[in-house]
Amino acid sequence: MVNKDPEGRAMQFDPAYLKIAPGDSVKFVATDKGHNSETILGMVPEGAETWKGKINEEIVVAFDVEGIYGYKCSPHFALGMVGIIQVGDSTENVDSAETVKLPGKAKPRMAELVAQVGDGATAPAD
Ligand SMILES: [Cu+2]
Repeated sequence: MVNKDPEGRAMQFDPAYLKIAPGDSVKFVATDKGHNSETILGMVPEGAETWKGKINEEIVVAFDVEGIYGYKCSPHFALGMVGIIQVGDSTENVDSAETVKLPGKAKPRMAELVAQVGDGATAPAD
């Protein structure tokens, strides 16, 4: 969770796209202050657990269910502070994840991240 990523984007998760294996855990590190990590509702696989960290809280999230997980920093959601974690090779829920309404810069940023999702997934048409 950083105020500026290596590409110069303000308010980001770095890396914002991550591919892991089922059973892996991810730690959200509070490199800069004022951020959190929280699931975007509608952007997790069916049956998967959601998470919600407090501001400045470093949380460790375990991922067992395969699929696409979209998450945000609550205060900087509309500034495009969002991320995707792909667990395993399943992209089954990417289409439904793409239908979630996102505010401001979160929409184009999420489209960039969805484009990085492997295994035949495609970027949104708009
Ligand atoms: Cu933030």
